Amino acid sequence: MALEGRVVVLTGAGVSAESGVRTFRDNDGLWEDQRVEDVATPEAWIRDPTMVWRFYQARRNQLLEVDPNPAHFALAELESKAESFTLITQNVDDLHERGGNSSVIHMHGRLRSLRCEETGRSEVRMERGDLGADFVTCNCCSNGSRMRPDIVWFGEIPMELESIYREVENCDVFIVIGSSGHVYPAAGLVNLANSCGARSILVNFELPINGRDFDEVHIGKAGEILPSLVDVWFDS
Ligand code: BV8
Repeated sequence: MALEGRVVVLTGAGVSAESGVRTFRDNDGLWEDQRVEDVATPEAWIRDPTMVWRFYQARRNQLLEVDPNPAHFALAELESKAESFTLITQNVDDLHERGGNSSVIHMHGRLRSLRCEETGRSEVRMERGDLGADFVTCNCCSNGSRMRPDIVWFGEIPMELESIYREVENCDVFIVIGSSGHVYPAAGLVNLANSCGARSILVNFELPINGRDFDEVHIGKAGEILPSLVDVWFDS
């Protein structure tokens, strides 16, 4: 069935999986035998900043080694064919931008930037000197304050929620790709879309916890099935 009207897409870690970026629930969601939910928190940063910094520096460095996969390119094509298009991602990598999507709402932050702990200002910091074991200091304070990962941790409020809710409330088609539906408020957006009359579509490797909330479900690897879905959606 062709896609018409305003399309909003929400992606999760599954869309970057075929690029070699580990998902959250791979390996039972563990990193160095710790639950990610216990590492990606403000409390962990206060308790053991060196451990949290090591977790994010490893993922920041991995950005230099991974490339967009066919799912990312298919989303860039979807953006070019849709009447109106908004991409919201839970992912903190830069693969959507590198895959060709023009504007991406990173509701859980971005690995490429760091945030000054004094002023809260974020800045892209991906030079060699920013990627080592040492903490990085900001350029906005005269005495150089420590910078934290520019990431929304568990217990912190996601970014750009107002515009996210507005886009989802006003869309005609809401598509979720590569998300397990565990993390809120992202996982509840499909219910908002449904309540506002949108057609909801899921593309995922397996049926996720909120799978029954979707009008249409396509099971498979996004890199393998999304390109042909975009063709079918626009009868090209
Ligand atoms: C908040 C940055 C208050 C970190 C992340 C009960 C109800 C409601 C809320 C809560 C609750 N209990 C606790 C909460 C709060 C909590 C939460 O939801 N916890 C969960 C664990 C229960 N939420 C929060 O704390 C959020 N903040 O609630 O603030 C508030 C809110 C609104 C207004 C006012 C106040 C903040 C959450 C953000 C946390 N940060 N990321 C980092 O990256 O280091 S979340 C993290 O999980 C990532 O962003 C990740 O993207 C996201 C969600 O996971 P998924 O993307 O879905 O990834 P996952 O691995 O789980 O699944 C991958 C899926 O892909 C799988 O289904 C798999 O089958 C599929 N797949 C795999 N390969 C492929 C594929 N699909 C297609 N193709 C493939 N090749």
